[in-house]
Amino acid sequence: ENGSRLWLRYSTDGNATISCNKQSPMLDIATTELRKAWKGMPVTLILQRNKETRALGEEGYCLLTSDNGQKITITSAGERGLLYGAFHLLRLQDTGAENFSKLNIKESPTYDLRILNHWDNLDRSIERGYAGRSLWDWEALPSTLSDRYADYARANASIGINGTVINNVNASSQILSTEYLEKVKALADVFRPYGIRVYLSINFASPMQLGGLSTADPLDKEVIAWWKNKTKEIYRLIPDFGGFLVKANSEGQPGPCDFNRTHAEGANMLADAVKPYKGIIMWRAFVYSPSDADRAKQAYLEFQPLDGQFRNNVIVQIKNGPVDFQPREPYSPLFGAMPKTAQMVEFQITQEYLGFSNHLAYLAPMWKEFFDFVQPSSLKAMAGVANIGTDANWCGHPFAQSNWYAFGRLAWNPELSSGAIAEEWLKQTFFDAHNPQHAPIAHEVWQMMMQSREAVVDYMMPLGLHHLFAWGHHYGPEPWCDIPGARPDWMPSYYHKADKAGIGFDRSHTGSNATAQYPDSLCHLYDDINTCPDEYLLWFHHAPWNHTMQSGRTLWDELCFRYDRGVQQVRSFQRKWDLTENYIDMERFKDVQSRLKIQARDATWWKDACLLYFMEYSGMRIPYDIERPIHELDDLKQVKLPIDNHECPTREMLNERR
Ligand code: BDP
Repeated sequence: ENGSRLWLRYSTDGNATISCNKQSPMLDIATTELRKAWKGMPVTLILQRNKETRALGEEGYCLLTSDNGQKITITSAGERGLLYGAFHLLRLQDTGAENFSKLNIKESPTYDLRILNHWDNLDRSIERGYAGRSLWDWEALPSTLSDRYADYARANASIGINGTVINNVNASSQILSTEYLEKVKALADVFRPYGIRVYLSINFASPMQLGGLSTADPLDKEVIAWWKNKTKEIYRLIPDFGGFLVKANSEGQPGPCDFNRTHAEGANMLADAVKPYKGIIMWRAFVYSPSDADRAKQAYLEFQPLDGQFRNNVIVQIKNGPVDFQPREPYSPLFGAMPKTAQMVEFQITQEYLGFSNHLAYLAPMWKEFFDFVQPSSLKAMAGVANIGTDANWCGHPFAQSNWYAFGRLAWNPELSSGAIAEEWLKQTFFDAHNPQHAPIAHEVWQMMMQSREAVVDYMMPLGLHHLFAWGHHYGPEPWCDIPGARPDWMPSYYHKADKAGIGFDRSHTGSNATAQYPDSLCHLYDDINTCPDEYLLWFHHAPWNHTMQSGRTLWDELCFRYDRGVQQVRSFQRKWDLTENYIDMERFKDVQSRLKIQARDATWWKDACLLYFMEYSGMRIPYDIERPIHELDDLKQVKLPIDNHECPTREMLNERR
């Protein structure tokens, strides 16, 4: 058992009659899945355009028991609907959820675009990837196709993901060379029958770097012509190509501002190029410059004034929070602030800031928290930065698979609860839904998943703290980090601002006034230190060490309590996980058990580093009822992990640290 089957572990002893009224590569996939695994009454797939199916769209479907409970029909106006319907039926069988004699389900996705973003480089390294190398074997492409391409597409189809940006947002212009486009075409051909479109990240300076032009100014005629030709070439190879994702004028990437043009002018030039082919541009709003006073305000300042200037095939892609995928951030106030512009959210599935693939953190609760503030219907699409690599189990940590799964399920329907998704996933991945003995154990593990993200927040950065990460990687703590000459907004002290008076970033009206970017009611709530919710306190305020928290504790005591609670939670996860020993396979049991040991030690590392360091400012004692530190601050300051931004520290490396 190596985890490679993901949540698609259903047995291959299907025994039912499966029929379909049409034939195509996609429909063959749908019927083959059912023939392999469906045990029960006959299933008929019907491709049919009528009022009902049309209302559900090409991707929607009905699952219905008919003929007096003798047969199941899946109907859809589109082939993709039938494919998704087939996977839905198998999911029901696997999770033991339904009485099949009375099925009457109608489904259609909330978003038309449900897209993975791979930060994969052409040398097969993955930026912030912790599960091996890139799946795309560029050297062997286009002539040799790995089996994993279809396996990947199948897994995505099973959860409704229908698009993939296959290369890093820090894009090499090489991807647009004819040589690489042939390779991209080969991947697109594999993905197509699974309903998945390919998109590419582009480098805005490609006309210069690849085309030999002297400029990449989006208003320059030659530049415009270059992009038009390139686009034509792409669509000749890949007729259903989805479009471009662009990171421009961000973290050193080229962009329209290099030529005194706006983001809208840059995006529109590309939008015009892909428009004749129904392509789209996903233009990222992740911009910030070291000279501005508050990084959290910058995307809003730059993009909000451009509302109404973007073409209608441009979608502005915004990270869920205003800084950068921290364990907890308030939502980005740019959402809802551009009523005339299509917006989409970018979540990060890969755990860049949540313990890489060593820590267990189920992220659906974090994404649902975003939807507590942002209406799903106000968005056009959902993107997730993938956590997938060449590791046999795809994601490194066996539980990281749940985040890939949850992303797909939420992109299909953001109203689903994170608890329901976790339960589905567990039943398909680890437990037997039909075995009553599994239920209580599965419930313990479910609880562990549900508490896991909050535990990470507690032991890494509670109460609105953020970006306390070590220089060079985002794994461990380094709140003291101070590299002479480095960008100030890449230093933890820029964010925590600890001093003798207190800790936290004053973003209220007495500080950077970032609170003013939020709608009135939230602005007032966040702006007042006495009403600001604890979980965002140090995000919005520089609070005195003796500030009284909602619990009645002082800020310092609360900080100690939260760090400790995080550590205790992980210890409780270890106990819960050990309960599964006799119920699941040894390989995955041991793998998770061993990663939880790393996580427990890391949690203590975080707690000790942050409390011992901040104690130097607070001058206060760690409350006596809290476990004492087991490290010396000076030792922790010496810790250096020899890792790059695409590696997960091994146990051996972490042992060195202690
Ligand atoms: C940050 C990552 C960096 C990415 C950047 C981005 O550290 O590797 O390139 O975001 O999203 O989170 O563009």
